Amino acid sequence: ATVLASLRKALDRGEFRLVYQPRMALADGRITGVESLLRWHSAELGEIPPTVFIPLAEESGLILQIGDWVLSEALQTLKRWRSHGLNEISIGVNVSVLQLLRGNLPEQLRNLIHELGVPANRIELEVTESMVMQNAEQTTTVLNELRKLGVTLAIDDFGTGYSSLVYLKRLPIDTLKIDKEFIGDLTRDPDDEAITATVITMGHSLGLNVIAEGVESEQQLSYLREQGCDEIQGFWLSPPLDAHRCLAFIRSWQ
Ligand code: G
Ligand code: G
Ligand code: MN
Ligand code: NA
Repeated sequence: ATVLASLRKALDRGEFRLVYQPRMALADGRITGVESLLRWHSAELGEIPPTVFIPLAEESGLILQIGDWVLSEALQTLKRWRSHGLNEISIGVNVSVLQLLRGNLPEQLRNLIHELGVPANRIELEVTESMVMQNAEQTTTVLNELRKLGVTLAIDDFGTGYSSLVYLKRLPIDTLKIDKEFIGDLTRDPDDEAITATVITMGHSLGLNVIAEGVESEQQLSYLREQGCDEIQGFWLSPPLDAHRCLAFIRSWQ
């Protein structure tokens, strides 16, 4: 069977699951939230990485149904964790540009939030820089509608696309996530240091929360702290974990 043929059956077969990677505020060391990340274990093909199946899901349009499942699953996890007393935690959900362009994402999200009784301001939607910039006019309208619901918006993989500063200023976003490509060589590559420091400064001057992704070492952490980065995510803190382990991790941290 081709990967696509198996992917078409994956939802019905319950082959998807979400894992959650915590992030931490540098100011006080608190866990502020998690990013949900999709995983697929195919009965026929075994574990397929998202870098393989997400592009296929986008090309085939399957990402729309899969994205519905992801949102629902992530918000149910948020609800469950809140019932365990984790009221300060936010949940990040990656959203494909196709979901934004479909048009009914704001309505669907409003219904889910209402149904589950979770606070909108604890939900952060992550969209990649390149996806938003390639469709700046259309996506801006949808992003504005989403923000009216009270959810927050993050630009993911920041630095890998080329954002016009005009759009960055115009977009209704709350958070910049610096791509891990720039974090990996911090304290070794002066160019990556300069880019990272500049993004932090620029983000702050636009009033944005700045998160560094892919933080693996103490040295990277110190550099980011010196530069005034707000939050970090990466293996230094924790790899992505299943919901049960992530809940245990957050509790033991606090
Ligand atoms: O977790 P990992 O680094 O393997 O993820 C690889 C890529 O897949 C990342 O760029 C991430 O944004 C994307 N991805 C992970 N989960 C989801 C999801 O639920 N929806 C979408 N659209 N992309 C996701
Ligand atoms: O959505 P985004 O492109 O930001 O996806 C983040 C991806 O990065 C996830 O697939 C996750 O597994 C991966 N990741 C998370 N922390 C680290 C890290 O510290 N180092 C590396 N190399 N990858 C990481
Ligand atoms: Mn992401
Ligand atoms: Na990223």
